[in-house]
Amino acid sequence: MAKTYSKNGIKQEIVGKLRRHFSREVTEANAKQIYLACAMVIRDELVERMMEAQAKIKENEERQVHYLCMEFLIGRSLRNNAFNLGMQEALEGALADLGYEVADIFEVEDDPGLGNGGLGRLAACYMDSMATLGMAGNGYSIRYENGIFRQKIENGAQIEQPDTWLETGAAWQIPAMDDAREVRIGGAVKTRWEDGRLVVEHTDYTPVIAVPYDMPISGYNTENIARLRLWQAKSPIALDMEAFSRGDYLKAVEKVAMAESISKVLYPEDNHLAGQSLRLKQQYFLVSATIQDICAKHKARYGTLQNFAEKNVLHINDTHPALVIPELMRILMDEEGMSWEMAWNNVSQSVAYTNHTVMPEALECWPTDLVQAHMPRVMMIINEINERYCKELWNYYPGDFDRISKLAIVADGQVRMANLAVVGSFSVNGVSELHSGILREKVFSDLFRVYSTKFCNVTNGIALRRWLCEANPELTELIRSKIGNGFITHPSELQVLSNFGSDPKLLRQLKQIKDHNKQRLAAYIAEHNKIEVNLDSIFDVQVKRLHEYKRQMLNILHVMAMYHQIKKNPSAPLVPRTIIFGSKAAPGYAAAKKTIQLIHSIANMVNHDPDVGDKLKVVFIEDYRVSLAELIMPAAELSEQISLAGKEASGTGNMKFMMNGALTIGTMDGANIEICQAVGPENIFIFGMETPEAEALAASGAYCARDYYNANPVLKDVLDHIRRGFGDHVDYNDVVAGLIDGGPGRTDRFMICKDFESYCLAQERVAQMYQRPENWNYMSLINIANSGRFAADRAVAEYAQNIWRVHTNFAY
Ligand code: 26W
Repeated sequence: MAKTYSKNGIKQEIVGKLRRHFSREVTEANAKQIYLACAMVIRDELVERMMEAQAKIKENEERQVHYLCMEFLIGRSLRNNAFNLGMQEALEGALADLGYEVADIFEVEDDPGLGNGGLGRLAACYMDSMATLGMAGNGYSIRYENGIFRQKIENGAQIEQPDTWLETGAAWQIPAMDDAREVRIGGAVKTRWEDGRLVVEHTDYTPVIAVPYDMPISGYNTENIARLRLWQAKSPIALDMEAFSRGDYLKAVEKVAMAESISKVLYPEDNHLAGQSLRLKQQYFLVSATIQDICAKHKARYGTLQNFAEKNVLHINDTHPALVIPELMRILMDEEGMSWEMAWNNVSQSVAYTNHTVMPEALECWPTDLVQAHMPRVMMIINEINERYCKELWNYYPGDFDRISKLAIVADGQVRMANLAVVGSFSVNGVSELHSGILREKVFSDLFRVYSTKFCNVTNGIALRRWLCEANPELTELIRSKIGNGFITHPSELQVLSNFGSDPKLLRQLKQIKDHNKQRLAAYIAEHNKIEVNLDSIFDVQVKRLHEYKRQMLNILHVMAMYHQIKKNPSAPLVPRTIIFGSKAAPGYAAAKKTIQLIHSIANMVNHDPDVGDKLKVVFIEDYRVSLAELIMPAAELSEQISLAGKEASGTGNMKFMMNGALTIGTMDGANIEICQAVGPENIFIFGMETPEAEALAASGAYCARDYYNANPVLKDVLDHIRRGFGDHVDYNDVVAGLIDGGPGRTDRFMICKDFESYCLAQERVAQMYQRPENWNYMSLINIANSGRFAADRAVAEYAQNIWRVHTNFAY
């Protein structure tokens, strides 16, 4: 079936696009125009296929999966699409003929940063798998004009700059004006009974038009295309003419600005709820436009919405789109005239919910006043859901007012979105075994007693084609030469690699490939950081959002400990290391920003100290994003996954590193536990408390970080040094105080001081192992060989089979 593309054919198409769209000959075109022309050529192909895929869904009346997420961190598309369509070679040849390096053209594309971190990247990986597995998959999100901010570092501090990605990103999107929907914000609701039916009148609302832009998402070696629909907010009026004629010009533009602000910017908070009203409007905007769209299409096909749940799954990625529950109720009752019971059956049989975090500050609660003000009808429905549900609870917990008020959806003037999501969904899942257990036993323990059959686990996975085949072509080629091509769509076949564990040549080749990838990263660092790193050093990498629970601080304390060791005895042998960080901090998260500053102060001291030489370097890579992750993961040797046990829902970076042959140093947290099971404890460096111990210690209130400071001279020296500062006029007293100066139970919330010693010992084991390359390379091979179960194809196939109940072509 796979179509083949010829170099000359592609070349001609590019030339044609340049002439027709830019009126330029190749010789006159710039790199951006070349990129856009390439994107258009590929897009034509994708659109054709997307139309066919959509027609097929309609014709076969397929059950569809609608994946709703406030974030899709899709990364660049040009290389990904060329690879998936089998067009890469032809494109490379065509561009070479035209005088361009394909890699340079890939670099022209801005990273579409429509997400913060794990949640958004996961959604993007799953779209790839849905397409590849032949599913009728649809993603829905917001077409943020500004994605995640671009990070600049000035004098060691993070500066945020706007991210305007649409200049190159729009090339992949097709506006579908005829599918535009009206979303109504605010206003007043009046109800009355007419012929035994409740009539709802919504007046004085602000209309916002949701205009869809469709991105075709290609799958690997398949005609099937998944569709990502991104909604943009438009005002239906250019000006409020009434205000304009009164001479109130500001008022005249205000309404327009309010409407269009909805899709202006992605909220840069991760695992933290700021609770702003614009964010709530964004959530409702996404939900309302999406549900209206799905219902309209469904009705046009089937003439009724009564079979809605049979034909549609609405998957909500975390609670952010949980307003689908009342919004679908609204449409089914107010617009379709369904009874409450029939509407509720359809809703609660079609919605499935994945939880992605247990951090209490990320569990969404919206003030009822705010929900009432922005979506009055939805608030009425939430109240009704709550009342009926609390009555039901009464049967389980008769007389137990306390418990029922804790479990309520609406209480203390707030709407608790997680409770709404659990009550209104037919499935609730966590994203690793440990996390799903914590949901059952801790976060939702009372709800679990009532709804135990809804709960399940699907451990996360990553797009193997992007993170292995595209990011690491040399390793892919080596694997192919040993075990054939099958692993690309049957990731479990990677397991066969473990048969080569005693093949010294293969192990040497693995190391060579790692070295090449290290060189590529070193060249990037030399150019951007002006730091020459030692290619013989361990590339020790922690890249992820900056958050206290992820404990970048623990890593940096260990760097300080190594530094002190060198200073004490500069001539003692030491396994050299390059510590690499990449991380954005939420703009309002002061502690996270201070950690970035601290990393820079320490880097500045270490990197310029002649006693240190090339034994130790600290590198902070600015503006960490998907395209940089694609460069970094293949070059990493040590993967830092050091969150406090019980806090990281899963982690997915850990999987990307593993698949590229890095060894993990980590706690028994999230998916690290399953990685440890997969490779065996001898092929991973585990340290620190496990979840029960960490939780018991936190709950006891007796944890005293200062005791560890007093007992461990290494930790003491490090913290004392940080307190004294680095002669760069930045005061770090607050950082140290936050760790040890407050008495038991009051400081070091993520128990860094407690795990410090165990972490240093594990790092010692790492250093020793690195001195035995044949062992290290063997461990690396075992990690790659066992990474197949962390492919998104496996995860999506589990969702399809156990939750969505749709067919896929995945073979286990
Ligand atoms: C309301 C603010 C907010 C924004 C984003 C709250 C919570 C989030 C996300 C759910 C945070 C997130 O990205 N969680 C990560 O999800 C990954 C995919 O499942 C997991 O691998 C990570 O462990 C988890 O931190």
